[in-house]
This record gives sequence, C-alpha cells and structure tokens, in this order.
Amino acid sequence: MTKEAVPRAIVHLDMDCFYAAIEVRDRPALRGKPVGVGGARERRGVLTTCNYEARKFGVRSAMPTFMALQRCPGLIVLPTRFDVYRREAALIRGILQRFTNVIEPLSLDEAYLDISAHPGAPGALAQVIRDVIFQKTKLTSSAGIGPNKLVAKIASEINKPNGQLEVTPNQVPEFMMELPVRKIWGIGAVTEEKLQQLGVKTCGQLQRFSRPELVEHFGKFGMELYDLCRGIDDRPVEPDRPRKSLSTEETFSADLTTIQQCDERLGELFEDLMAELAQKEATRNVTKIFVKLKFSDFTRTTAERAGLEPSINAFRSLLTEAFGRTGKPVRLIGVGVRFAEPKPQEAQLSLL
Ligand code: TTP
Ligand code: MG
Repeated sequence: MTKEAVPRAIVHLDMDCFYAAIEVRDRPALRGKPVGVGGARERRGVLTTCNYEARKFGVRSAMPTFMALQRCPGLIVLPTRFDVYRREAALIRGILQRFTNVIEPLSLDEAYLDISAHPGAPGALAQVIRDVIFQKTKLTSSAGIGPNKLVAKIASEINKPNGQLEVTPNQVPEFMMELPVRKIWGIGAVTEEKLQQLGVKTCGQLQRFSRPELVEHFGKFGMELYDLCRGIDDRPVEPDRPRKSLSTEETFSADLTTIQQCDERLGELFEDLMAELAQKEATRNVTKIFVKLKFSDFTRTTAERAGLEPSINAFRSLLTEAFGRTGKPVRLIGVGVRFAEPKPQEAQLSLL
C-alpha cells in the first residue's frame, strides 16, 4: 500500500489567545475587556499576546506595548506568569494523551494529533477533546481536522476562536481551490511576491503549473509545492525527542566588570529562559539550574545546583557564586536548566 493510500485523520489543536485567556479566567472582573500580556510600556515591553477584545482594536502578538496602547487606550496590560502557563499546558498535554500517543507539540498551546487509530469519527472526537479541555481548564481552543498536517493546520484558523472545521478527504480539492498561497507552509513573503508576479494568488491558480515548471521557478521546493497546493502532505506527526537541557545566553558588547552589572543583565536572560521553557518544554521536570560565565580571556565557568526551582533568586545566587570564583571581566552570561531523563516508557512513546 502506498503512503497516500493510508487514510489518516490529523487534528491541529490551538488554544485561543492562550496566555490572555488564562489571565482573564483567573481575574473574572476582566471578562469582556481588552487585555494584553507582556512587558509594561515604561520598560519598553512587547506583548506576547492579547485577547480577542483587544484584537478588534488592531492589537497583536509581538507588538510593542506602547503601540498597542495607542491603538487601544483602554488596554489592560498584565505581566507574564510563565509558571502558570506551563502548568496549564501540562494539564492540557495530559488530556490529549488520553486520546492518542501520537502528539507533536508545536508550542506551548499548539499541537498536531494523529487520531487515525481512534475508533471515533474525527470531527466528533476533536469536539470531545475540546470539551474536555474546557471542562478541566475553562479555556477554549480551536481545531482543524483533515487528512494531513497541512489541511488540519489551515482549517484550525478558520473558525477560531472556540470553533473547529473538518475537511474530509473528498472536500480537500474544493478547500484548496480559493485558498491564498500564503497559507501553505514554506511560502513566505518572498515566494508570495514571486507567485504574484506569475499571476498566482490562490492554490487553485498554482495548480495550473506542471511539476517541472514549478521546479524551474522554485528549485527543489517546487517539487513540494506541486503537492502542497493540491492539499497533499505526507509529513508524519512526529512526537518530540526530549532534549537534555535548555539555555539562553548573551554576549555583551562591553565586558561587565562588577557583580551589579552582571545582575542587571540577569533579569532579561531569566525572562527569556522562562519564555523558551514555557514554549518548548512545558511539561518537563527541571532537575538542575545553571549559570555559565565566559570571561574576557575566554575562560569559562559554570555554577549549577540540583533541586532548585528556576527562580530569579536561585539564578542570582549561582551568578554570585560563578562571578566570585575569578572576579574577571565577564563577556557572556548564560542561564539554563537541565531536565530529568525521560522514563523508558516516555522515550518509547516519542519513537512511535
Ligand atoms: P499563539 O497560539 O500564536 O497565539 P494565541 O494562543 O495567543 O492566540 P490564538 O487565539 O490566535 O491562537 O501563541 C500561543 C502563546 O504563545 C500566546 O498566548 C503567547 C505566546 N506567544 C509569545 O510569547 N510570543 C509571540 O510572538 C506569539 C505569537 C505567541
Ligand atoms: Mg493559540
């Protein structure tokens, strides 16, 4: 049997305005009001996300907070609480695992699920999954259901927030026909522009090109484009291989000579690490935390400790320890965490 002949049912699940939804859930007085989550205007902060009330004003993820407040003066800006988001994500991951072992997390709040082996009808099953998530967390999500990742992901945006769309294999040709080419993964601004010059805006228009023609215009990616614009995508849902550690670091343009200077830089590094941790490894157990310093003479030292939660104070004490070892000027600070080795059972799952 060829790969294409195996019928698959893939769900792309994405929580709605995840961080903002958690903040509003935990502060019912904010319900119905525009809310953003991120750094304060005074600290030249950026929003991680905002709720749908704020989006009506043109506020968006990754927008500087001052700009968001210009667009929406009534916007309530709340600080991030990554530990809470991680906890919710772990809970949600646990719910998903009740339905399938084949889960590929894309970020903290987004995952592909392969539910082909489940006896339930795919659309009904996605609805059940979303209902259970809501019962347990009081958070809404959206889903796309399709025969592959490409279709499922595109479909999940269409009835967002708190909605879903199933595209059956028979419906794929019609679904693709009017779809803007930009919706295809791998097509960014540059390829879109090139396609525009060829008079192509929709996937249906792209389908008029032969495979050799597409290869001529787009090289190897042309081969894939031929399939993708028809809604054909054989990529499997691939469970993550757990990494052993996660860290973030910064090299400074001028060396830092005092512990106070180092300490001033630590806050931002810590925030970055927590954001990465929340996005990529929400459900893993941290066993150790560490601070790495590289000095002006390129020697380095690492201070690490087991059994501490990653908090700013814990990192601060490691920074003091590492700095105190030499007192040399510091050109780089890194902060990171190490994870528990996955249990054999989990490792097995990630190979499925
Ligand atoms: P998204 O799923 O992209 O956004 P969202 O859940 O807030 O909204 P939507 O309803 O459109 O899905 O990202 C999930 C979370 O990741 C989001 O709540 C905050 C965080 N995030 C950032 O920290 N920075 C970013 O630039 C983006 C896009 C998201
Ligand atoms: Mg989301």
